[in-house]
Amino acid sequence: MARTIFIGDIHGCWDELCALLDKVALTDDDVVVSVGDLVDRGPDPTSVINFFRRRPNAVAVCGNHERKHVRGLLSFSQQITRCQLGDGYADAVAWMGTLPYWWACAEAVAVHAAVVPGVAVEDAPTDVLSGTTSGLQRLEGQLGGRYWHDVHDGPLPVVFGHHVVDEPLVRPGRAYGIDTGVCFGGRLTALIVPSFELVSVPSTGDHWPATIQRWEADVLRGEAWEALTFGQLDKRLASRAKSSRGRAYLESVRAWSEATKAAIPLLSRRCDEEIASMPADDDGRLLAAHPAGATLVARLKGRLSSDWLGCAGPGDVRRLAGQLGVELPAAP
Ligand SMILES: [Mn+2]
Repeated sequence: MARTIFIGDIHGCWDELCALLDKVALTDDDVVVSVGDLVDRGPDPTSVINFFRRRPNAVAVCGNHERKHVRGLLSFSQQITRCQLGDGYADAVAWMGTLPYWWACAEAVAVHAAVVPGVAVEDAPTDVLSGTTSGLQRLEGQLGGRYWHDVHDGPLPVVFGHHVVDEPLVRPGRAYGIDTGVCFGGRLTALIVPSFELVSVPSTGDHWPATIQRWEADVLRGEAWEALTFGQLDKRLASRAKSSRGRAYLESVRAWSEATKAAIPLLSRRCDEEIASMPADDDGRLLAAHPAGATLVARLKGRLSSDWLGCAGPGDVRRLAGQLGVELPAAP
């Protein structure tokens, strides 16, 4: 008999998803339903997404993490996922944008985070269903501090994730919370319907710190370092990276910024040489036509000191260097 296999927050934990599907002895007739948060924090979001996109009998409801990607609100874990998915990111996000906020079969309804007691799931606001911070705060206010799963009394039991629990949260016939924190070294849990049997597999490790260590430097490399002023760079570099590789990368940015700044006196001498090489009767026209003309004219008029040259940050220094035929390295 065909079953529906609801699966808690996967968060890119592909190995555990495979182990769990093995353990429940998945058949082609079974329907696999993710309660959302397929991605972020775990090692392999690409394989998890591909599984749900390619399997005919598979569906995922939209979690707060998918919603952040779809809305372009990228916090650290989303920035890492963007690096992990690489060229496939835009396509994956377009697909995330097609996910429903709830899914129901005859025996249960799946949402990512919560339902509103007394409100049909199709009428509930999507920020509550998917569990945004503001949506859940509003719901909490409406319920006067009670948990929705203690109050909910709808026609179908609700299967949900989002809220990490050590043991699945079971309110028989009403609510089943199955996010057992696989990305934090917990377990990945399935609820099998119609038997309402719970099956879990252990996590293979504490994935989130390992994912940070692997990917943080790649996220940092994507920052617009050349667009920052020296002051902004100092401020940005004062905040510590979370991983040793991230810290090493920030150190290389610091060294690059300092070396670029240290090149300004050299560029200043080059400016003065260019100015000195212009014919005395030129009237400033040749100077203005030089690639670095604006800087040279200002320098001639005594407006630019030799330790600044009008450069707010490394990007300005590199641009001026290029105009003067001096090559300076790009941001690491
Ligand atoms: Mn989650």
